[in-house]
Parts: sequence; structure tokens; C-alpha cells
Amino acid sequence: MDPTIHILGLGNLGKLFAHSLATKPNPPPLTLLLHRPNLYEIAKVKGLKIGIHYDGVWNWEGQYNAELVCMDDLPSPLDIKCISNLIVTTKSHKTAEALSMLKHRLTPLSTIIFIHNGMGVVEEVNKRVFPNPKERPHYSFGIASHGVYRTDDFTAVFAGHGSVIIGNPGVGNEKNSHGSYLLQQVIDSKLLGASEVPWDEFKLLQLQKLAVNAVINPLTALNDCLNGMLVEPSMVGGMRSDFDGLVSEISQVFCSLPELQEIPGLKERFSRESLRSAILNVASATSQNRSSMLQDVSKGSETEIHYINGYIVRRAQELGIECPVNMRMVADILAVAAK
Ligand code: KPL
Repeated sequence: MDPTIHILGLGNLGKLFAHSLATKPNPPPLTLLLHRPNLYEIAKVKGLKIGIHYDGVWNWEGQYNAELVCMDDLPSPLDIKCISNLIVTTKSHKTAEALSMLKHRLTPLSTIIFIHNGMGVVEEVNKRVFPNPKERPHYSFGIASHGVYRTDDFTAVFAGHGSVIIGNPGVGNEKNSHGSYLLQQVIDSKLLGASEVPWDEFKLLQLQKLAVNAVINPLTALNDCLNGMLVEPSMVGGMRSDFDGLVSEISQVFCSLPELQEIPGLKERFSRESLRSAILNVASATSQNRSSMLQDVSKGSETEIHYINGYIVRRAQELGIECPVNMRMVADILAVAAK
């Protein structure tokens, strides 16, 4: 098997993953897949370097062990070798489109780790890119709770140390050995603080992360504040009541999801109190960070709202549950983004 790890998406998390893998002892060969031709040109001229600022130190490791591929310049599919290991860190709304450009290089023997905010992306990838289940690569998933913000195209600040939790779907809680090389490389790169959990537990943690993003991201984007504002006693009244409304709606939806009813402890995990403390813990650990949605809104970029609060609203509608605060967050973020 080709040990090269490809990374698709050189946003904040893509940079952090590239940096973490490239600076581990015995780094794997890395290929960063750039799909913006202007970025590709800059990297070609200046050499590909990724800088991450963390713990008060500017970590600039010089030239990375990476080969650059511009997807716009890809030769015909027959000339291209297959990708065995792929980490996808594109934004939720860009993932299906970006993967469709790599479809001819992915086989059922390839492993993809999807790292993104929100839910509903894989369903879209299956529908648009791999409609035939027999042609699908093996999918694994990662939940990243690190706070990272962009300084320029190739540099970022690692503002809040969180973790990466990996889930690899197997049968029930049995481990699936497919993709173990890629998962191990990620787990071994200490900076990422990555660990694997059983699949049922992963599904709960994925929803918990969705709840974190569904509260922190729109509230910080609409109120133009750092994540830490959510743990401040001075949090303004409107923001506080939206916080409470979101937590209460999300708790009701998650506790009613039919696919989770067999998992023991569901109601306790997604009680209002548990969700509230999980959200406040992340807001406190990433207090100095500007959430990804605030960064998107400030840059005038498309946000991931359809995959975060939008996903919760869609699931609530299927279940006949009212979610007025989540609906308002979707509408308000779309309105701010349209300005
Ligand atoms: O995932 C994040 C995001 O900004 O999207 C958190 C964890 C809230 C960190 O800012």
C-alpha cells in the first residue's frame, strides 16, 4: 500500500493536520492537494511552507515533505495514481464538489478520514460522488475540537488545544482494521491529541460536537465575539436566552433520534444539563478563538450553517419537533452572510 497521506483542504484544520503529521518523528510522505490555482502558483514560487503559531512559539518548519497537486491541472485519470490515504478537511459545503474531482483516484481500497463541522456531508458525498456503494472508499471520521484561526494562506494560529476523536465504523462495536495505517499515523502525531473510540460512542460524540457548534458558532458570529464570551457572566440577555433556547431544542431532538434509541445512556448524555456543560467546556477551552463561523462571516465566505443548525432543523422536522431558535439562527446567519 502507498504510505503517502493526501490532505484535501488547506484551511485551518488542514494546516494543523499537515503540520502535525510533518513534524512527528518518522513523518509519512505527505501530498497536499490544492485546488485554488492562485495558491498553487504562490506555493510553487515560494516553496510550500506551513507555519503554525502556538504556545507562544512560531513553529516554522521550513520546507515540508510534501508534493503539490493542483486539481485543475490534473492529467487524464489514467495517468494518475490511486490515493490510498486521504484526510478531508474541506468545509462541509465544499466537500462533495472537491471529492468529485478526486473520484477517479479513489477505490474501495482507499481510506478517507472526514474532519468537518456539522452533519449530512457524507450522505451528500454518497449521493453526488459515490452513488454505487460498491465503489465507495472506506470512510472514517474525526471530530476536531481545536481552536485554530487563519493568519494567511499558509499560516495559522493554534489558539485552543482541544483533541481529535476518531471513529471507524465496524460491525457494532467491533473494530474495523481497514484504514488502520492512516488512523495510526493521525493518532501518533502527538500535537493533534487524537484517540479512537468505539463506533457507538463516536456517534454520540459527533452529535455532542454538533451541539457545541450549533450554539457557539452562530452566537459568536451574530454577536461578533470570541468563544469565551459564552462563559462570561456579562453575556448579554438576548444571547443568554438564545443559548438556553438552542440547548433545550437540541436536547429534545437528539433524545428523539430513532437511530440512537438502542444506545444506553442516550437521555443522560443529551440532557440539557449535559449539553450545556459540554458546550461551556469547549467555549472555555477555546476562549481566545474566533469561531469558524465568525471567521467565515467576517470574510464574507459561505458558512456551514446548513450542516449545523440546518441539519438539526431538518431532523426536527422529520420528528415533528418545533425548533424556532435553530430556525432563526439559520435565517439570521444567511441574512448576515448575504450583506
Ligand atoms: O469547532 C469550532 C469552530 O469554531 O468551528 C470550535 C470548537 C467552536 C472552536 O472555535
